[in-house]
Amino acid sequence: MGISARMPCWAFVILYLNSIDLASSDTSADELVTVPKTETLVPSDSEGSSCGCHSLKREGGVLSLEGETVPLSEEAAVKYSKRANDERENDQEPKQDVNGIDEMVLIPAGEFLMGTNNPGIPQDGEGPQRRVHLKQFFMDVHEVSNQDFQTFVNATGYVTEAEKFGDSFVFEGLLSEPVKSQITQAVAAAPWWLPVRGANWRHPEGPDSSIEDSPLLSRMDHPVLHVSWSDATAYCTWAGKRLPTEAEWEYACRGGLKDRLYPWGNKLYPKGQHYANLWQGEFPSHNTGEDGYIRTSPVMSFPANGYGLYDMVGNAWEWTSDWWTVHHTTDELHNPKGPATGQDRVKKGGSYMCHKSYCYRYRCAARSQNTPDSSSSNLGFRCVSQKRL
Ligand SMILES: *[C@@H]1O[C@H](CO)[C@@H](O)[C@H](O)[C@H]1NC(C)=O
Ligand SMILES: [Ca+2]
Ligand SMILES: [Ca+2]
Repeated sequence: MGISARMPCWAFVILYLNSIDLASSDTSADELVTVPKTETLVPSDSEGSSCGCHSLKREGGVLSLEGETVPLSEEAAVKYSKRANDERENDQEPKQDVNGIDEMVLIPAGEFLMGTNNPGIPQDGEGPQRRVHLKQFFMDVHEVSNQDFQTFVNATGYVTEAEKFGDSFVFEGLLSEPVKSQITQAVAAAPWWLPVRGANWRHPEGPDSSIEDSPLLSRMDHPVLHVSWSDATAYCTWAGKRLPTEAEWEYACRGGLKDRLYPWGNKLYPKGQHYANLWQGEFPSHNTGEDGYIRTSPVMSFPANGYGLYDMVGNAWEWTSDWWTVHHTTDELHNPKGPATGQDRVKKGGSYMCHKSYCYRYRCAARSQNTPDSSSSNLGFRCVSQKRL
């Protein structure tokens, strides 16, 4: 990447940091929020609909945003934060979790229309709509939880990539002041993502946080976070399963409905009810938590879709096995597995951080991507199998 390509980004960041400094003394916290919500903050995205999450990646083991990091003065950091699947074995008894709920459900063979001709975010390659045929498979009814992941780690001694690298991306709004005060770099186009030393699945907001804080605050039933694509693949393989293809994931998300935006239909709040853990309020400064959660929720806190799958959209993003591309054939496909090679892997469903203004990706056709070694505080996964396990 040439210097000239980087220049605009640096310029935007300097503008952004300056505007915070200039506004600091005589502007209320709420007014500051409006500064980064202009196009200048997200210069590459004319829709203003990017959560910046697809840009999180490692380069040579170092967390970066499209190769760009910017010095963030402690002062600015503090000010910013203030406002802040086998057909023959179907008859086997399904395995149940502690609540007596089947851990995997059958997703019947069928055909569906993948993608959309009415893309919410065209540059993500949501279109064109295309006919896809799939064999039946079984899918985890919920995102892999911290409890599930701990069982795996206890059994295998597995060490995640975030633990090996020593850091992971955390949404700034969840960090404690002591952790924030030690961070000197922020990502240029998405300053709400901070690389945090010691953040990993056991410590989702860094060293002073834990999934097992206390019995009351335990997050053992929340989706595991800070897992890379490689970590997710290791878990599914250990469980005798695999990651879903993007086609399988999207077919499952649609829950048997045709041409609908969400797993439950076209209305975001049917009958005034929340059907997914998303973001209400102003992103990234104010999360009202109207749906009951400002970060992840226990898996299965919201209604299941037509196949009995929970949190297909919202809560945590979910890795799929496909490599990322935005170019798709309109040919009818059978059991597509995505491109043969690539740089990023596809993730689906959006997360508790998604708001229409910034990340309108809590739709079945929506998609985003990360490098396979990336991890963050809103990205998890679930597995599928050909046989019922
Ligand atoms: C994993 O091992 C730890 C330490 O022995 C134990 O406390 C925990 O309950 C185990 N977790 C699971 C899910 O088996
Ligand atoms: Ca929420
Ligand atoms: Ca999810």
